[in-house]
Amino acid sequence: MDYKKALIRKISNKTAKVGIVGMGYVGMPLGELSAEAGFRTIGFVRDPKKKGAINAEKITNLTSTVDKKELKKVDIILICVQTPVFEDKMPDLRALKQACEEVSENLRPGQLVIIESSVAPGTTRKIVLPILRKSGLKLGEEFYLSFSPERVDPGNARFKLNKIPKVVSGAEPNSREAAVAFYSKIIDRVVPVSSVETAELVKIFENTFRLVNISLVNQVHQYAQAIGVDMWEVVDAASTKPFGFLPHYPGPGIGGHCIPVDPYYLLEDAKKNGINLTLVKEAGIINENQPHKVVHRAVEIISTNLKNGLIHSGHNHGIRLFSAILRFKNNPIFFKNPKKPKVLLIGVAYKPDIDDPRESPALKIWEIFEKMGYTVTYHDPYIPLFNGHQSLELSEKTVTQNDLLVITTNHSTIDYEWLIGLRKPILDTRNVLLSTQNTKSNIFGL
Ligand code: SAJ
Repeated sequence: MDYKKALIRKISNKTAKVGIVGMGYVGMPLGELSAEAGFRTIGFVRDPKKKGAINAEKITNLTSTVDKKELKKVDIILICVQTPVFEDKMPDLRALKQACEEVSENLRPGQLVIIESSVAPGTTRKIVLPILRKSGLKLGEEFYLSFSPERVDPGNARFKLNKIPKVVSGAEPNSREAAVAFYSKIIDRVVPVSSVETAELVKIFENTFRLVNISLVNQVHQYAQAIGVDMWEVVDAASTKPFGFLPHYPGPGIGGHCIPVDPYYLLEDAKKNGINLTLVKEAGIINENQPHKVVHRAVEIISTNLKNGLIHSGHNHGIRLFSAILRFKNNPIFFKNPKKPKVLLIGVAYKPDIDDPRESPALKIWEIFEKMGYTVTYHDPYIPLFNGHQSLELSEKTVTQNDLLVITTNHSTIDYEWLIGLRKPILDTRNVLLSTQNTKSNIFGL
């Protein structure tokens, strides 16, 4: 039986059924795109509530199930589970391995398995393939295996998923042919590459490129600050160069489940191959340090404002200690003061206009402030619960009871004019105010 021919026929007449394992920020849009293109699509989830929520949307051609046995019913299985890192930055492949085990238990002749989760080069062939081989089926004859990196950019309304070119590979030629045939039906441009390792490195390299460039601008920003130059103006002007430059801007640190994570997959595998990627390592350190820089800047502002009488003397005792902390730069020391300085974080999602706080620098900033004895609260219109607290409504009362406001994420829905008008010191880590309001004395840059 020529399973590949049969599969490609089912793809071309869209009778092929698609299964998506993991219906998060990658799987859900992919499921909608596959369903929209006319493929019967089933989203495989663990949580019955999530299953119910997807089914309640009644999206044509898209349903959800918690029953892994239904994997037998589909022809193409896309695995879109999270691949985070542990605290020690080592790759955490538990979800991916679990998904592969479930697929392997239900694998039947003629199926194409595609990994979309970001992994280190070599993972598809060395970790996924052996698990699928437990089914007893033969790769390239009875089942097919591909790697095609996801390129979802949450919150990006400019690039719809079907307009984002798709890099596609195969663990062997038949697998690549089948995967190219499928993606060609749902995405405008498919970019076949020669191996799964190539496709895995494309993804990790894309995100490492971003980490290095964001860390670069965060580091050079300190120099620009020292010589009184606005780094955002520098980047905007550099962006007028029509070639060879891609703008990245300073911020409070890099959040999200990709940019701060994927480079550690690269570092780990490079080390296994005896390659020491010092630049990538340094970029990771700079990023991890950024939240400390934000807190350090906040302490400077609070102590300056105390001296200028902008903060009531109740904090006097505390500020002397804060100044001591300044001398220790980024080593916040434990600090008990009955009148703890109060900070309100504005925007805790990892980037503007989304409701995802994963790896958000705001959490790290919060933890450092708390270690220093600050009282921290937050407001984020997209995130009602964060770090065990509720989002406070942005009222004159909640704002003016604080010694400092820190804009950690610049959601476009916040009324910044109104905020500035309340005359509280504002640390604007995203330059959302400074570019227009740099005359106001209560606004401070990073
Ligand atoms: N950030 C900066 N300065 C910048 C750009 C971003 O500090 O100039 C920060 C953001 O605030 C955020 C983090 O870096 O905390 C990541 O930003 P991001 O825009 O890369 O956000 P992600 O991780 O949701 O989206 C990225 C995709 N974004 C873009 O390419 C613009 C892309 O890197 C990947 O397709 C996707 O993650 C992924 O899933 O890998």
